Amino acid sequence: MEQRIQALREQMEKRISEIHSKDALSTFWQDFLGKKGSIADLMKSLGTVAKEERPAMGKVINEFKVQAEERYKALSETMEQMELQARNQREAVDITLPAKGRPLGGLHPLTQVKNEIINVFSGMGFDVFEGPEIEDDDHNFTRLNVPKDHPSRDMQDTFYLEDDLLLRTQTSGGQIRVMDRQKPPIKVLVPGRVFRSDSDATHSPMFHQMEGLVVDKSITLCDLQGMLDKFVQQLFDADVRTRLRPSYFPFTEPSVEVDVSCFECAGKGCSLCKHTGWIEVLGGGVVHPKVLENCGIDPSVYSGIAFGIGIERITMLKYGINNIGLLFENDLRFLKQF
Ligand code: 2NM
Repeated sequence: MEQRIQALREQMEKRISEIHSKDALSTFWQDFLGKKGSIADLMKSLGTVAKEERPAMGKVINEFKVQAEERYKALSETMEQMELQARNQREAVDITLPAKGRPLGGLHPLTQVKNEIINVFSGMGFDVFEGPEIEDDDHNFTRLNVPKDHPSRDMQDTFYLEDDLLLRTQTSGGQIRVMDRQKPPIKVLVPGRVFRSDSDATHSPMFHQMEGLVVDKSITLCDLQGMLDKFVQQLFDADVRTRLRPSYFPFTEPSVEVDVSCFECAGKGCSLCKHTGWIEVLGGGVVHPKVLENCGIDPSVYSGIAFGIGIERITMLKYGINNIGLLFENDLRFLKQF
């Protein structure tokens, strides 16, 4: 029996020294320490040993068992340590590496310019209101002093829908809605898409406008120019000036085209201002008394000024864009420059 234990001990030491895998370690445990393993066998054959030798022999078997368990435990721990080390190495993160860039979207140049314009006028106390893109004849024309069968309707090539609905040619229907709901003082900006049957390098059948309306007592053309001076100075350059030229719109009287002194050449003459020193940027005027009347505002008490800015036009001027189509193609090589 003692020889058998000694042989198994040697066998056990040899086996443990040759183990390189978890599977082999598990087989080792089964072979020596498991229910059907060699040590359990030894315990069973203890019954065949002479009674007086049994306690001593039992003790030897037990020592063998403790030894096998210790070897098993030590190797198991070593293996786990090695595994952990290997995993740490595999999953190591170099925190000094530069971070991967995360591509961000950006606002379309038209949206940026629209926001800039809103910011400037908000600073002057304007509210923002948006009207519908599909308008009725009444809001887009009639109440703006553009009666049916009047030649001024031909000024804007209108897209007509069924009945008397149309795609708005300007956002002014929005101003009409504001005046219907709100009594003076009124100070409102109306941005939005507008539609006209017109298309070339500087015109698109859909474009964006920002109209403004001020109605109060004693509002004059001077207020319009003073306000627009401040506006163009914030948008283009601190020392640009404005120039008003007489014009015609059915909804304003007098009506004006507003030029800014060229912010590129400071009035000396360059290709941007076509050597005139001035650039046309918007239209406006004193609101026609009939328009106020059409909205239930007494023109003998109140007066108003209004203006309309083409957002595409301002954007093209600001960034030197010579073809309006670039603003609608959504080519990222173009958009990424803003
Ligand atoms: C322009 C030019 C001139 C305008 C007038 C009105 C209203 F509703 F008050 F009558 N809104 N917008 C106006 C006047 C717009 O755009 C070039």
